[in-house]
Amino acid sequence: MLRPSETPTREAKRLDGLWDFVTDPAGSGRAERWFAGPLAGSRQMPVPASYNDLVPGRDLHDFVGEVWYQRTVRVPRGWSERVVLRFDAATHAAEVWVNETSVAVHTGGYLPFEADITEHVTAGDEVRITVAVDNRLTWETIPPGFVEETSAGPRQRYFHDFFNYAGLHRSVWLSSTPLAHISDITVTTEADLSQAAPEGLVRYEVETQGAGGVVVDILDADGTVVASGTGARGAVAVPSARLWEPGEGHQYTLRARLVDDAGALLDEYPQKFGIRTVEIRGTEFLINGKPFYFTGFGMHEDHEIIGKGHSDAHMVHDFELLTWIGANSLRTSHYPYSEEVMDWADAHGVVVIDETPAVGMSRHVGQQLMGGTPIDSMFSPDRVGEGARAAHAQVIRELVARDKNRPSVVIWSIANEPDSDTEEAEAYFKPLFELTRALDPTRPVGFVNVMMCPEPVCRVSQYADLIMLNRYFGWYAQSGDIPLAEEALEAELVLWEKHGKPIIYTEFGADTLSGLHSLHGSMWTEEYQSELMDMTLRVFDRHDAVVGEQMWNFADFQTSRGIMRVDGNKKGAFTRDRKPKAVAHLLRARWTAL
Ligand code: BDP
Repeated sequence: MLRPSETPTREAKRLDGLWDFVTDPAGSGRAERWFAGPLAGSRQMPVPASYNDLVPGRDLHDFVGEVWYQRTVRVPRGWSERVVLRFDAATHAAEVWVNETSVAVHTGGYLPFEADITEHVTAGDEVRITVAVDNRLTWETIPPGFVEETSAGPRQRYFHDFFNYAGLHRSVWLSSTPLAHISDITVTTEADLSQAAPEGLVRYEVETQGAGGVVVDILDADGTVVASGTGARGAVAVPSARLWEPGEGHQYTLRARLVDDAGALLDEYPQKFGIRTVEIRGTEFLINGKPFYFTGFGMHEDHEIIGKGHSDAHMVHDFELLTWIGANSLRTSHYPYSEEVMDWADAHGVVVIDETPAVGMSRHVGQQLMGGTPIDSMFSPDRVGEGARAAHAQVIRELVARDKNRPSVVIWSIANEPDSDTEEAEAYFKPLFELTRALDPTRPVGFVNVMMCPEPVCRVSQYADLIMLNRYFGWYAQSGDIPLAEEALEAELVLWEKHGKPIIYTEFGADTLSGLHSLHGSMWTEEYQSELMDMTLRVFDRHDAVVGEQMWNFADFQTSRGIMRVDGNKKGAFTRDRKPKAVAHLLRARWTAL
C-alpha cells in the first residue's frame, strides 16, 4: 500500500479538521443506520486528535465502545479515474461508510488502511464519510485487554502503562490515482563498504495493477538521475553512493513510472530510501560497518489535550529536544508511530527501533497495574491465545509493509515485556520471529525483555538477534537503594553477556516529580533520578556488550488511574509539557560528548 502523494499522475487531499462526532454507548448506531444521514446530536471533534481529553468530565475520557465521526467532502472535479480513502490510523478498530455503503473494516489502532471508493463517488459531487471507531481492547486485540461490565457501566481493563487514548489520531486522506497504477514498491540496499566511495546496490520491486511496463530512475537529493532500470524488479548500481548515516539522513528517491507500449506515462510514484547496511557481528551492532551505540529514549505519542493525536508542531519540538540532548535514536514504544515521525527520522538520521503494539502481555506487570489482582497466565487459550496471535501476526505484516523502505528503522521489536518464561510464551513467539524474518530478512528482529523474566528463565531471547532489556534496579527493585541496585544490575548483566549478542537497555529510570528535591536521596526527586541514571550508565560503561542506552521515558505521559501513578507516569527526562528535569542536563552532557 502506497501513501497518498502528489505526483504528475496523482493528487491528494487531507480531510483533517473538524468532524461531526457522537458516542454510541448503547451500540445501536449500525442497527439505526447512523451512516445514512447526518449524525443526530453531534458535537464537533478535531481530526487528528484523541477525543478523550477534549471535553471536561469523565464521560468522554473514560468512554468504552464506539464513537462515530462524520463529514462531507467534495470529490475534486478532475478525479475521473481511481479514488482512494485512507486512514493513517483509527484507534483501535474502525468501520467506514461512504454514503450508505460500508467500504472498509480494520482492526489495529496504529497502522493505516485504505479503501478504493471509485465506484461510490462521482468527480465533482459531495459524499458523506462516516466512521465508527471502537476503543475496546479484548483478548483478541493487540494490545490485549478486556471490558468488565460493572454496576456503573462498562470498564476497560488493560495491562499496559499508558492511557488508552482513542479516535482518529492521524490524518485522513482522499486521493486519486490512475486506473492502471503502481500499487507497491519495495527497496533494499547493499553497499560495498570496502571502498572509500562505496558502490551502492539498490534492489527494487514495483507492483502494479493494470497494463503497462515499469521504468525506474534513482534520483539524488538534488534531483539528478544517478542510475536507471527497466522492469518491475531489478537491481541497479549507484556508484560513489552517499550513505544514510546516523545523524545524517541522506536519502535517494526511486522514481517509478508505469508506461504504455508507446512510452506514454500512465502513473508515477516517488519512493524515498537510503543506502545503508545494518549488521550484528558478535556483540557489535554495526551501521555501515561501524559500531553504533544507541543513545536516546523510549518515547510515547502523548501530549496534553490532543492525547495521541499527531501534531507537526509537537513532533518538531520533540525532535528538536532529542537533538538538544544529544540523542541519536528512539524506540517507538509501544506501538508504530505516525508516518510523519518516521519521515523525520529518515530525513534527519535518527535511528529507530520500530515496535509493534504488542504490549501488556505480562502477568507480573499486569498484576501490578491491576491493583494486585493475580493473573495466573497470559498466554492461554482464553486469554492471549490463537486470536491474539493472529492479530499479532497481522500487525507485524502491516508494520513491515508500512516501514520496510525506511533507512531509520534498524530493528523490529515485535513485543514489549511479554511473559517469556513459560512454554506457552515460547510457543507463541517462535512463529512470530520466523514470520518477521520471512517478511524482512534485512533487519535484526528482537523483543523487549521484562525484569521478571531474567536470564536464564527467559525462553524467548534465544530467538532474538539481540537482547533488549527493560530494567528498574533502584526503582521497582532495590527501591531507593543505589548501591544495592548497582550490584543487582551488574550481576544480571553478566549473565546476559553469555548470549554473545549485543545488549540494548531499552528502559531504565525513576518516577520523578519535577521540582521535588532532596539532599538525602529521596525517591521521586530530581536528585534521585539523576543519581540512578549516573549509577546505571556507569554500569553500562563497564560492559562492551552494551551497545545502547534508551532511558525511560523521554517525557512524562498519561496512564490509567492507579495507586502507582500521580496523574500519569513521571519517568520523563522532560515533563509532559517538555520542561527539562535535572537528569536532562546530565544526559545532555554525556551524550553530546560521546
Ligand atoms: C515497563 C513498561 C513501560 C512502563 C514502565 C514503567 O515497558 O511501558 O511505563 O515499565 O513502569 O514495564 O514506568
